[in-house]
Amino acid sequence: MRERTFIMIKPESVERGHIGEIITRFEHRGFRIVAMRMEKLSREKAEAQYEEHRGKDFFENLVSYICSAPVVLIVIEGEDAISTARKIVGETDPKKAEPGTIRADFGIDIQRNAIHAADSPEKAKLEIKLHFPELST
Ligand code: FUP
Repeated sequence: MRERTFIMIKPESVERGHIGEIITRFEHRGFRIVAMRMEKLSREKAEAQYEEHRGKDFFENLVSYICSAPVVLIVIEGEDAISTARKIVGETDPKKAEPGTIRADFGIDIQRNAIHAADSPEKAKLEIKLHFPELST
């Protein structure tokens, strides 16, 4: 099914100069970029992005990290975009991620894991609405 999903290139990937290579992985897989913006997220947006993790021991560190420097917010579109993007991205912990996935190749540790990708149709919709309200219907 043709669908849209939300991905976010995290601060360390932006700082280390990996934006182009990461975007290329999605383009080579056949996804089309629908919207893209670089932004230093406010605390409010970062907390909304990670709302499901509020209260967990890593929440504060995660939010501070995500707000520490600019990220790249991207909406991509294509066949089974949500599940396929998750496969391209790989497991949360780069050390456990399959070789060839973005997190295995560019991630540093479980927090600085290169990229975020929405993990369900509901989250994709919410995250697109949060960052690109003009795309929401
Ligand atoms: P994922 O869907 O793979 O991004 O993973 P989660 O939703 O479980 O976690 C969201 C983010 O929280 C991760 F990308 C990094 C951060 N995190 C930590 O910093 N420490 C942890 O122990 C787990 C997650």
